[in-house]
Amino acid sequence: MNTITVHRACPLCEAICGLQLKYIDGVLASIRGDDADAFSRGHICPKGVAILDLEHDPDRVRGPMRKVEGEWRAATWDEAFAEIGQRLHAIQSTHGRDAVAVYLGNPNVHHFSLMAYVPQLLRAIGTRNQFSASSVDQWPHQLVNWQMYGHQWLLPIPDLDRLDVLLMLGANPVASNGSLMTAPDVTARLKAIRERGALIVVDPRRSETAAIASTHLSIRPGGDVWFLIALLQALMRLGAPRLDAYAGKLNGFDGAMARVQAVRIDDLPQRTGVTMAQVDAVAAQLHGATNACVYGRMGVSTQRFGTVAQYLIQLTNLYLGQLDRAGGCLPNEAIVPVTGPGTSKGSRGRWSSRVRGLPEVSGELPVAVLREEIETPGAGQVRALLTVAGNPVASTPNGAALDRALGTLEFQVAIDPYLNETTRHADWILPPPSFLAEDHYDLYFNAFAIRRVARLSTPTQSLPDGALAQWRILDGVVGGVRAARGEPHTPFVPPREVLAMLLARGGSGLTIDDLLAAPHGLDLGPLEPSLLRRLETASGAIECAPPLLVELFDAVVTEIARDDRAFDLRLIGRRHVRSNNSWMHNAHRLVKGKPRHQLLMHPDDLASRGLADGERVCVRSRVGMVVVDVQADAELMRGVVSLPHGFGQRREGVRLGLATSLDGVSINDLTDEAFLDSGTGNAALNGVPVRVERAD
Ligand SMILES: Nc1nc2c(c(=O)[nH]1)N[C@H]1C(S)=C(S)[C@@H](COP(=O)(O)OP(=O)(O)OC[C@H]3O[C@@H](n4cnc5c(=O)[nH]c(N)nc54)[C@H](O)[C@@H]3O)O[C@H]1N2
Ligand SMILES: Nc1nc2c(c(=O)[nH]1)N[C@H]1C(S)=C(S)[C@@H](COP(=O)(O)OP(=O)(O)OC[C@H]3O[C@@H](n4cnc5c(=O)[nH]c(N)nc54)[C@H](O)[C@@H]3O)O[C@H]1N2
Ligand code: SF4
Ligand SMILES: [Mo]
Repeated sequence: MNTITVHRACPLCEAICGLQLKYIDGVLASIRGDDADAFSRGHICPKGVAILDLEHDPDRVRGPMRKVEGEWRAATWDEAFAEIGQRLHAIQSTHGRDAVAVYLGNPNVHHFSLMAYVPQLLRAIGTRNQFSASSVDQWPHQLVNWQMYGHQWLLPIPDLDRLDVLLMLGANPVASNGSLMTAPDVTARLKAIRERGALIVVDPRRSETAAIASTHLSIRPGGDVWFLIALLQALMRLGAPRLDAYAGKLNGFDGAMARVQAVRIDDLPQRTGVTMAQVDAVAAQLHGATNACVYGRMGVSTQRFGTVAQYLIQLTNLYLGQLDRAGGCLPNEAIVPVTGPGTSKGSRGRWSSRVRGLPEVSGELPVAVLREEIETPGAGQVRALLTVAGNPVASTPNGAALDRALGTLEFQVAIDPYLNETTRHADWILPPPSFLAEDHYDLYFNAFAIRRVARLSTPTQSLPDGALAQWRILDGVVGGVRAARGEPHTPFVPPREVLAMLLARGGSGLTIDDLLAAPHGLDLGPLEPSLLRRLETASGAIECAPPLLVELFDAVVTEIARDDRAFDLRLIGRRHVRSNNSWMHNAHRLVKGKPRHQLLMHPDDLASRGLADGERVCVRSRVGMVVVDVQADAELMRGVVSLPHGFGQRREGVRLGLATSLDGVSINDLTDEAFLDSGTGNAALNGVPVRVERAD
């Protein structure tokens, strides 16, 4: 028996834990956390172990397949690239470049073999109908960073290990393992903050993170802008802003504060469920702490005023003097830069979507418009779709309608290992190999980490015969399109060469060899202030009142809340530590145990509707309806219901045996493509108006 032990990073979430993998006679036998990892120190979650299930999953597609008269047939890569190239070219030459849409899903950012190459794919396809999971996730962060700091990825990160007080809105890192804040074993780090001072969680549900907090404030979905305005007003009452560190580098701060101060919020408890006394107490804790920070994530960005909420969070950290301060919140200066020369600063409104006229953000359109772009005839209508590691039917608002629209496409290609809600509609499926067979370097998560870290993961197993590395799949698709157009194609450069170029651009002096010599990763120390030096605004200063953000702020304040009698409840989502968005419900290590698909509802809300725990209920929104089991949960705010994100695989043509045996529905059959963040068009997946009745 030949046993070998190897190490690499886990690509399944932003925590980038080091894994220790054991192979017996060349077969992956066990996975545990890597105790020697400089950053994760042995931490692993159930998903990391479930990589074993992914590796051995019988439903996984292992070679390219083409759908012929409704049946999947094996094909060669050469056939795939040639036919895909010809079909895409034919559609684009007849109907224009925009007739082909591209959707990039979340795993793109978790694989160097995709992330480093998709820009070349997008250039080759050349469509304005470019979409990604960013518009159901973090667009508000990107827009605010770009407007205030001049670059979408000048992203202040909570200095987790040095904070004494952390105010966290709309995030549940105990389940999600953290987001835009790469911190393996985040639960231990959060508990340490609570021990040093205070962890304050603002969430409509007493989430797993709220349960370990020193304070949990229940907030009405979407109430965050009002809470944050009240918080800034309370801070103004406590004392002057601490702005010494930003002297000469701050534009418009006083004007922004005057606007915030002018808002009347006597009705704060009605709007938010939080009292002024509670806000005052939070303000006092933040104000009294040496090291403090306000952080808002998914639950705050995916709501009606996500951009304004993120803007107010930045202003609050500035007011406290905690922005760009060790012990506060500050961007990471990674050895492979995601800002500066050669990177894209951000943008908005350079073009608009054809049907609804929603502005482009960072080169993409909001995925909430994809369906209407497919269904609305006329020049520029989307007729073909390429998805790369994405499942928009499960992940984007009104997924049920998108599902129907995909059935009308002329041509669809998926680069994906599974036949799921989205890829079942494809004409071609091009499966990636195991990520364990590829080089990997985290371009973004090293740059969002709470320490300066770096690691090159090298293959722990070889590519099986007939498999292609993901970057070669992208290369093949681009080569096919160019060949069909009669254009020359220069084959892509392999990952290590790309990484070497990126490292050289960063100027840290570190080389590929230095990374190879550190299989457990490099820890280059804590974060250091760099934002003021790296600002990319035209003025060279922090812009506290850029016209766009001011306009959005003013619009919040004047928007009149509509009382929606037809839909009297607000729907929010949730994650579980044993889930990974929409695509890991086929791993038996994750789905075993008690069911987790239920609609959660406060016992009083059940009682007032004559419903009982465990009944089947019908949930309706403006766009859709689902039938699901309801579970009483007093941890949820009254008037709010919660469905988990990522269920609902049971559809014709899906090949996910275990997942389709689970009960549960897709929350995105209820979310609404018209309910969007006012600043970006990011989907407002939280706070969706719904009503709940007994199912017939
Ligand atoms: N209501 C509601 N909706 C949500 C959310 C929510 O909280 N509530 N969360 C949103 C968020 S934050 C996100 S990021 C999006 C995610 O939205 P998506 O990215 O569209 O969806 P995922 O579920 O991450 O699906 C990933 C896809 O990639 C495939 N895949 C997995 N690994 C690989 C790989 O290595 N290579 C390739 N080529 N494919 C791979 C999977 O089979 C799956 O099809 O969903 C969003 N949607
Ligand atoms: N186990 C697991 N881990 C994951 C994922 C997964 O699917 N499963 N997905 C990964 C991805 S792609 C991402 S982006 C991250 C996201 O990670 P997080 O940003 O931590 O997001 P969530 O876990 O969805 O937590 C969002 C919280 O916001 C709350 N919330 C909802 N509406 C509101 C509101 O209006 N105001 C406030 N203040 N709170 C609200 C919800 O109750 C929930 O507790 O997780 C990543 N990690
Ligand atoms: S926390 Fe994230 S990175 Fe760590 S093992 Fe779990 S899924 Fe992988
Ligand atoms: Mo995400």
